[in-house]
Amino acid sequence: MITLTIDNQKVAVEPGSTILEAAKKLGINIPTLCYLKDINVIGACRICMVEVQGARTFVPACVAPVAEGMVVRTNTPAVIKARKLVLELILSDHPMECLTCVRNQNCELQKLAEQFGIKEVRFDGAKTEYPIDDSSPAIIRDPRKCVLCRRCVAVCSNIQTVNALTAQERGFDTLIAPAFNEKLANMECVQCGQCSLVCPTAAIQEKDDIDKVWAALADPKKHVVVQTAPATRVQLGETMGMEPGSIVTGKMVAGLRRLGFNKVFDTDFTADLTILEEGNELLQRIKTGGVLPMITSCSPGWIKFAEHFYPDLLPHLSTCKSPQQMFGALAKTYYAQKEGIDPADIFVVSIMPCTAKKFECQRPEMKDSGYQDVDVVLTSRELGRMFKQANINIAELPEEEYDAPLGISTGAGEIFGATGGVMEAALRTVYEVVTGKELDNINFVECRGLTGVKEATIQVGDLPVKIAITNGLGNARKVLDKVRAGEADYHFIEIMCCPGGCIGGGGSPIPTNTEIRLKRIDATYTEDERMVLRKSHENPAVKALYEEFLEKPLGHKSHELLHTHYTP
Ligand code: HC0
Repeated sequence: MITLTIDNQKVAVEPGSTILEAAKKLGINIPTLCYLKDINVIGACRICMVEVQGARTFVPACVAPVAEGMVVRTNTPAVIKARKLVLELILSDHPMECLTCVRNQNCELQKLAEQFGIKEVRFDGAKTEYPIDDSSPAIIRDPRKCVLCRRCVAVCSNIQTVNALTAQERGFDTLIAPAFNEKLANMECVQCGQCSLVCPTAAIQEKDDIDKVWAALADPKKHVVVQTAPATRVQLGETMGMEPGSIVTGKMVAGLRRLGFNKVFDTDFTADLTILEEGNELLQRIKTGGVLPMITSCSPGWIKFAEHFYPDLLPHLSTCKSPQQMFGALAKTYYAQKEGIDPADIFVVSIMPCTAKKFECQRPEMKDSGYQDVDVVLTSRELGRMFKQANINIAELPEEEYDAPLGISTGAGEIFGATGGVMEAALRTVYEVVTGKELDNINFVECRGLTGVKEATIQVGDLPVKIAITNGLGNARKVLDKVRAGEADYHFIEIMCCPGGCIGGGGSPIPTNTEIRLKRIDATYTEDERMVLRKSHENPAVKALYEEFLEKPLGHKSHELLHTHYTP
């Protein structure tokens, strides 16, 4: 161990630790801006400068390793003065639009300026004038608000291995953008929005579609229905100041009714439906010698990643559309017929923890109802803002139930929101369908947790089913490279684009970090255990859907409405 002194307190830490980590052990929080634990540790912003006895200059605590006998001061007047100077320099090239900025009151730069009592910026020099890039249906880049922290670059390259963003030019002209400052829409960007989740300001954010929803709600001709993703109910509370891990399902439903939606439905319903379609597809592929391993197809960032980087593996993807898209297709066919509403008048809104869902809903494949199946996607963050605009505090609302029939779901649909959840839900159904026996224990704990790649073999009757589960595209790559090389003998792989699965999607509340992801995952399984029904094939509304409309899994109507093919 290495022993050092920080602010007159002794601490012993592992060799190789940084001053920042050692200080944390003492409960001393050194301010940071560019730092992102384990992801972006580059000492770029210099906000974390500290004094080290004997050093000629200030030292960036996030990258400086500890040394035996080191004496560190984190908050001398000189250190504070230097940090203020750095902040002033950053602010001198920042549009002072805090009042109208989407990150107002949730901006790390604003928070630091407030913390250090910056009252005025002494430097009135030039400002960077790069234009806003709003070419993508999901993500907006506003380089004027960029503080060059490079967190987005790190998450895009190191975690997602997409490399859509990079630093270019030098000095004052430095720009974080796609190569050659190309538009995001023309890049391999998978629209996952992980960059927006780590951006300390509003330099990268989701495309705001709230006004489209207000317009639909104000249109008397429109029958506006909303579906909520599995993950949103375990994260939305954070946008209203609740603790991470708060479950707000019933209150969110109540709030959505108060916003004026005609029906409040649940993506969990079509998550259950997905299990019946996808489970049967898997069994059919196994029986008929179809393409294996089969890979889940519900995460749109993952689909786009496959199209760009693994087009040869597209036949491995399940032909199932995602639950969000199945919902849209059914809302404008089955539900429209059942309720006697002209589908042209139905407006479908999705609330998703995901930015890529905005991209997914406007794909040309997603119009099988004869209309655009899902009209608008709002992220969980946008729904939080919409509630604020309407002056609705969901904490004060009673808990209400979803509407039937597209709001009836099971715990299996709920767990889709956590990495491993789709696999676990599928196993609960596939096991019982194949063996005809009831599962003694429906908790497939080998599917759970944040490990990047999980593998297991599950005995289903006579068949040992080999599975793999990945979260985050860098982890997906590890498994996909094995599949491509013919070195993988899995039957079924779940791939979720974002770290932690949808509970960590790019449209999640900010901040989202490992600790918060784990709390949302815990809440997901708590919600599953609270459900009366926990297996998709027991969902009575899904059974009725087959009896009244679809006839059978993988039947003609299912193929028409619920399945698709992606081509390179
Ligand atoms: Fe997900 Fe989904 S689980 S992708 O993460 O499958 O966004 O929450 O809504 O569609 O159901 C996101 C979350 C969904 C879909 C579902 C799947």
